[in-house]
Amino acid sequence: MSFVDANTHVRGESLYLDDLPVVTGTLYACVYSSPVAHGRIRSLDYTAALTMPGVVRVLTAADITGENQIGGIVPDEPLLATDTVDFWGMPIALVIAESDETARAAVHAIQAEIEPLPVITDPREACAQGHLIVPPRTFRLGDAEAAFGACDFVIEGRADSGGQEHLYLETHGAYAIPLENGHIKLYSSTQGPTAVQRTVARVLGVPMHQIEVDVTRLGGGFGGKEDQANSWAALVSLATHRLRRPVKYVLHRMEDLRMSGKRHPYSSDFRIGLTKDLKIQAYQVTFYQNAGASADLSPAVMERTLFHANNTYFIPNLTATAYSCRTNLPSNTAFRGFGGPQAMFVIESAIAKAAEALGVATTDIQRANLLQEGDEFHYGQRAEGCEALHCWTDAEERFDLAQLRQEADDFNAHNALNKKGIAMMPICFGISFTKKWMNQASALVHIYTDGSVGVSTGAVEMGQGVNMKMMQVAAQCLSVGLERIRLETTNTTRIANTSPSAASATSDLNGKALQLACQTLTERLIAVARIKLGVKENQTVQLQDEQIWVDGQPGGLTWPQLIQEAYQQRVNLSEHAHYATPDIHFDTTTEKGHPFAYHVYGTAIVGVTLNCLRGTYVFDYVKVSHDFGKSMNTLVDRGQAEGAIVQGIGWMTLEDLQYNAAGKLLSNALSTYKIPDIYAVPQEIDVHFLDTPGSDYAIMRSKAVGEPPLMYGIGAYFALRNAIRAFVPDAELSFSAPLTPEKVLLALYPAFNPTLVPQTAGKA
Ligand code: LUZ
Ligand code: MOS
Repeated sequence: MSFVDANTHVRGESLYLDDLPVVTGTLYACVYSSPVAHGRIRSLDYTAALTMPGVVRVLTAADITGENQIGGIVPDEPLLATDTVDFWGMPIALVIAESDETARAAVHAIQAEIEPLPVITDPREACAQGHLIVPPRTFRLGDAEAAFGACDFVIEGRADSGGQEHLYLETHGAYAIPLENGHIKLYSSTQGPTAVQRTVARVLGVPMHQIEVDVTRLGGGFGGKEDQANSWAALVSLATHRLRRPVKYVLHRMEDLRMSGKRHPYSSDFRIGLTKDLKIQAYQVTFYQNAGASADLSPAVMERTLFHANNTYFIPNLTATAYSCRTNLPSNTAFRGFGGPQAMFVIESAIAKAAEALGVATTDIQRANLLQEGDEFHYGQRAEGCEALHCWTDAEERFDLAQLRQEADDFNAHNALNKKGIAMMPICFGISFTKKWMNQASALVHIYTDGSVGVSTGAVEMGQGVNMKMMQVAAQCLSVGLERIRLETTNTTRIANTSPSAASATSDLNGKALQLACQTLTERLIAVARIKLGVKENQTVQLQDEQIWVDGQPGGLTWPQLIQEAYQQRVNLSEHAHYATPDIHFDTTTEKGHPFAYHVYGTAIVGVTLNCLRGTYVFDYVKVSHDFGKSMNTLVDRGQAEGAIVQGIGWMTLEDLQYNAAGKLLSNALSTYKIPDIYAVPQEIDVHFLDTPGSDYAIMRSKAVGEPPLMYGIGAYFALRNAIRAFVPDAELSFSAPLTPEKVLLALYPAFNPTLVPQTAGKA
């Protein structure tokens, strides 16, 4: 199976935003952002910047012609600060200059006088002070309070997980070009072209039809461009609107790291109750989500945290409460998994702590509580097509868990300073946007007179391979070769009202719409063939392998001939179709319903070798049995799984966002923020495509693949923890991710007191 972008990618010919030919007269923008995390703006002085040669204009909130508001779910986010600044890096002004360099230099000539206000970076502190983005929510099944009383063991604890920088290779950016009558053509590196269009129209105070958004592809999104591409697009559009000149802004890496939001850190309290036979009878969890300075997508992320509180386990009595806490950090946002991984880390921590307290293997508790067909989730839906046990037992057998364990035990018995650890990580992820109305998509197909086909959908290609999958859908439905199909850019004038490419649902939603369009075209073409060939009523006509078949015999009409004939007969060779996922609903008053079209399952076995002198580690393997359904493209799906696993491991072990007490991001460059490199990825990633039926709601029964495998990375945390415990069996370890080599080293030597070591210069 080929991959549509492979040739241009390896030749460096693929076009990203910054590769677009620049139009004559283009100006460049750069943001002046807040140098403090919280304060009242007393004055803003940009006179020096304005006098610099090449500087055209400095725009502030006062220049906004529409609304100074980019908040979606909650209108709490100004595009440019007015009275107060709420996080370090909040945009205050926009410099417009003849060159990129000039714009950046001029930013340094701007000065603001800001009266400091108290800075809160901790979600629990924010919650205690009542700074909530939305009211808390509670999902409930059974009666956890009562059930704890009947449990043989009750274990409590706390689990913290850190944020995560998206680190898409392509930073945020946008390029606005003025056309006639106030129309703006906008190129944006966004997962949500319609969100950009809507936000820009709102900020400019113009109808949405004035704004055309076009996206060729992104150099990665991972959720970071679901909502947060809007501001840069709105800023350049505002400049274009005021100056009638093309304006471009592509963020430098450090600007992007400083100003954009990340995965939400969470701090959570759990209480888990088990019976002697290791059945989890009760689970209570409270999530404190660190939302950052504004809502952005935080309420939706919080909702998915609640949905995934139980991971892959059936827990008859469960109470999950979540608080979305407003802090003085850049507004945190969507990130692959969308709050789900944070919830799963907590239940896995609870199970690990219970296993340690009871002196049993974590896997025994995990295994004893896996979801089974028909089990009820705490949100009312029942597990249908449940593959939890299938994946688990397949992983155990296929990868010979007993043997892996034996090897690790032998190794540990013979090595004093190196220890191996193993963990199992089952996953269960719900597929669908949790906002019902977002589960829709459309497609537009043109068949040209030479038989070539142009396909537009609302899907944004961001390296995940959605264009390849859309080509396969069109080629299969129209019975033509892939080379006849071209995937067009994602453009709001061709496809309106798109949902963002997110929630792992892009191929399902857009693919289903594309199927509908192609089916209609095929029906029309068969009618054309019937007329042309004079086929009788009782004869069957099919389109297959680029030709017409009558009663199973070649009918003498090839695809190009058929298309020519249709054109001669004046038949419409274009079709637009719309798809909305059926059968999903959710009632937020009862917090019950059927929010997901289906679930994706899988189990990973993660093995690690820990160097107990240095605290460094190597992941020996991640072996996975995954429920892809009937994968329509195993190359694309394997790539998604491998990338997600490594990204998940990075979140759990290496990626350490550090802010100081004043709210300044210290890990603000790739010298201080570490993502997995080639040495940090597991030695072996073995992803097995389990034979599962898929789902009717999945495109061609090929299940959604973008997010679910990320959560295998959580297994890396627990494998590492087990390796530490092989060295210090009675270690009292907290549940705090990321488990960086520094933290591992301190855990290995509990008697060592780091506060006795003199602080060295240069340490942040
Ligand atoms: N985005 C969103 C998402 O708006 N709603 C969701 O439910 C979701 N889930 C995963 C990733 N992005
Ligand atoms: Mo996403 S976290 O699917 O934009």
